Amino acid sequence: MTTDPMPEFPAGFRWGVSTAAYQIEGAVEVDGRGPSIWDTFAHCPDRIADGSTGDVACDHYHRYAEDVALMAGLGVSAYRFSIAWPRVQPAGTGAPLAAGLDFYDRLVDALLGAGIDPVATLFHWDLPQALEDAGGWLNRDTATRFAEYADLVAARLGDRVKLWITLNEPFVHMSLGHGTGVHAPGRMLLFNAFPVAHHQLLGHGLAVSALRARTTSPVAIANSYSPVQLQGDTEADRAAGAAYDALHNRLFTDPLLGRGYPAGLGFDAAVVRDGDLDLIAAPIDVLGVNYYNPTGIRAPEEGSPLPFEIVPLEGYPRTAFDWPVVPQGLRDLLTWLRDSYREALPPIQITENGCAYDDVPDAAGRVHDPERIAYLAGHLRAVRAAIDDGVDVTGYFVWSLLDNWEWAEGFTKRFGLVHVDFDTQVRTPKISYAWFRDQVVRAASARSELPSPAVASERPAL
Ligand code: GBH
Repeated sequence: MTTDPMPEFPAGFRWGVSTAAYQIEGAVEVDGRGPSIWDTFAHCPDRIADGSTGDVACDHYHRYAEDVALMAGLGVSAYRFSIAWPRVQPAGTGAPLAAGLDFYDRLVDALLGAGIDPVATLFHWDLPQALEDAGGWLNRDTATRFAEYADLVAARLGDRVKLWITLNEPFVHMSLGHGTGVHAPGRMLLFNAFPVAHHQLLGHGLAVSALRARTTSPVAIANSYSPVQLQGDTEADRAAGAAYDALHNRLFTDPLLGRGYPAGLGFDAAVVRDGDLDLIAAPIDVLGVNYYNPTGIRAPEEGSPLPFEIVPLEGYPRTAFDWPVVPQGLRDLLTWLRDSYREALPPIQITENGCAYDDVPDAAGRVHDPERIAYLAGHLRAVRAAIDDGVDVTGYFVWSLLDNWEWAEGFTKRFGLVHVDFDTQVRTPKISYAWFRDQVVRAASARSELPSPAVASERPAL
């Protein structure tokens, strides 16, 4: 599979890697950083699979220069990182802490010096604990606080950041963080978590206008998507598929692209005020798409509290997370987005795609991860096929540069192109790192070798 030649990508296609602050930075009490909901959550007993925390993680706060060098070695043209709100505003409000912003200033300059576009996510789930104490995303004020924070960051990093991403996966932050309590802040509100969706979206809309006042760089949001694979073909199965689509794939995208909320989810919309939907639909320049796998859906049993039943997909390879490997799902998702939103859909960048495997260095210190190469190759082919289908996809970021702290799974799931020994902090590029570098380098050289028409005519025929 991996020996088949990889397809060519359009000139200017953005090749990148992604990370998030709490998963890599560590240094949680350094330079005045305040606590976030993830510090609180990880330090509660029994929340994290291996009892670990992000206190140290990859110690990227102190080792960012080494990590930028790893990216330079990879040849990527972009790096998607997130900014820790509690480094900028330790209590979530008020004047910015210079030392916190200084770190991102150094990081951004190091990236630019290495020829790598900085792509900054403003919120990747690490809300300042002080804001949670005031109600968190259940409180409408948090949306206003978020726009103020966006303004402070953009005032400092302005046009040096080449793509701004407001929120990461507001669906996951709502559902796992506030619906089922698997993530911080650990609330279990089930379908009553809807205000968290609305207030995040409102915060996004307000942040878009704050960013527009400070920067001419494009602005995006990164949503999680999981296309439905129907496991049955009755009317009831189709209705279940539509309900799952509405919840996971449309709840955030419909209002962002000007359609308002999908009907029939049974949410209490009392928190939606006049004018909110217009703010939320402020035009964005890029839609960030995070894709891992599709979801099998069929009609629920009688009396189920959910309007669908999730069925494990059979017949696919699985990652260490037990997620099925289905590259075709990414192509299906991209064409579904195009067909569903048509001219309202901005250009897409795949802001996360990747997989966890139990990667261990061999006796020679090499990390062989052929499954990751197969996963990435398959998904890149799916992206290329979607481009051929006419979907405007302009970039692809691997999740993740480094093995890191995988939320409720702690250090037990390794997603990196680079292996990290969490005892010694030694970084070891995996075999997939070399493979991905070859893809990036080949794409870059295909571009620079493209002869201009005049030169081409002078060339001898091959
Ligand atoms: C992202 O979330 C996050 O943005 C990132 O921080 C994280 O490290 C990364 O992905 C890897 O997890 O068992 O078939 O039902 C991903 C959200 C939600 C994607 C759960 C897969 C379940 C698959 N994930 N989903 S399944």
